Amino acid sequence: MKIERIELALLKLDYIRFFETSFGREYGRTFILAKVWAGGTCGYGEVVASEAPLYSSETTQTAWHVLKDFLIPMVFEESIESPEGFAAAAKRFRGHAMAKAGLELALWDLRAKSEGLPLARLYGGTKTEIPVGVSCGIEDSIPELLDRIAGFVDEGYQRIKIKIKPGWDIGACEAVRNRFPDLPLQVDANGAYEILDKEHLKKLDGFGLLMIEQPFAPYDLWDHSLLQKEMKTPLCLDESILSERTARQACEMGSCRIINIKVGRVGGVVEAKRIHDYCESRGVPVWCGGMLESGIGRAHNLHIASLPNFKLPNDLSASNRYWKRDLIEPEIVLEKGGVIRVPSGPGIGINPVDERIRKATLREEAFRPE
Ligand code: OSB
Ligand code: MG
Repeated sequence: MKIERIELALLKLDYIRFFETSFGREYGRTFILAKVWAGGTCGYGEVVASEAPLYSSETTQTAWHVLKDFLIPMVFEESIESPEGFAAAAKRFRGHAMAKAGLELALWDLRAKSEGLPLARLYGGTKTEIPVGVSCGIEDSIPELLDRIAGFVDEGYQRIKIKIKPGWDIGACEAVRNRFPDLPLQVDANGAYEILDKEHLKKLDGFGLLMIEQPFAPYDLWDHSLLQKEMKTPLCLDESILSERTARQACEMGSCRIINIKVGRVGGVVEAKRIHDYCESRGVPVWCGGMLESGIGRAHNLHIASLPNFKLPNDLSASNRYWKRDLIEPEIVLEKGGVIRVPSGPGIGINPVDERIRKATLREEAFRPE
């Protein structure tokens, strides 16, 4: 499976509706697609870095640079063919998890396609249907938030997550709980609070939340442990968990009781599986987070989420929650019971549509061995 060509494309897609977090409001997403070719087969990966370094320090430009100047030359010079070989070799470079993960995902897709198997089978996935929810952004008003949630609940999603920040937290939870007393509900602060807000955050214990995601800064495992000690609602870490090592330290320190796994954030599937397995051994449930991926990245997420310790509803919604038209055919749809089926074809198991990709492409470049 000698790699003959690697292609990068920078794409821009507009959301159906803006998405606001504690970082700010966004109307669309710029991201990189990685394509890896061998023997006429193409593996696809999505690099989830955004235009600005808000969620993490990576950007589309840093990822492009690291892929072009380090990771792709490494693949060609060292004749790397396997995703595991790539993950091991890429460790020499510090950071740049999203750049690494995008290329590793493309190698996984290529491997699975060349073996004629869906990715979930390669990974050891056990589920064929993935329980899913929706991540709801911050809205201009509480009535607008409630309308949005009502729409998603009517569509059949299993749980709702709302983004919170100082000034949009207790009131929002109160309103959602009054209108939807039994709704499985969780909140995500994307690190918008600090330890001085501890007493304020403790009021969230009154709303029967499934979890509170990432109240404090990514590097702050300690402050999370102080808050978790005083709350009955489980904390879930997203931005803080960068590797199996940080997962272990967070669990041992009592910084969280649940972990959100995003392949991009942890640098690839190899590391994601190590986190999954560690958490499983400790009885800590995980779920699959999202980065508002195109259908290509989300198909990858469905395969990962088929692993057995993904025990909570995932941030994996249907194509029509994000895009007027997704990049894939068939599009991802929500099934009865609030689940999405894991694609059963080889590799990611859905077909990227070249013409839609081309229409969204701002820039592209192809690389070959010297
Ligand atoms: O914190 O989970 C997050 C989107 C972009 C950056 C960070 C996050 C999110 C989401 C979206 O919550 C989840 C999805 O893809 O549906
Ligand atoms: Mg999050």
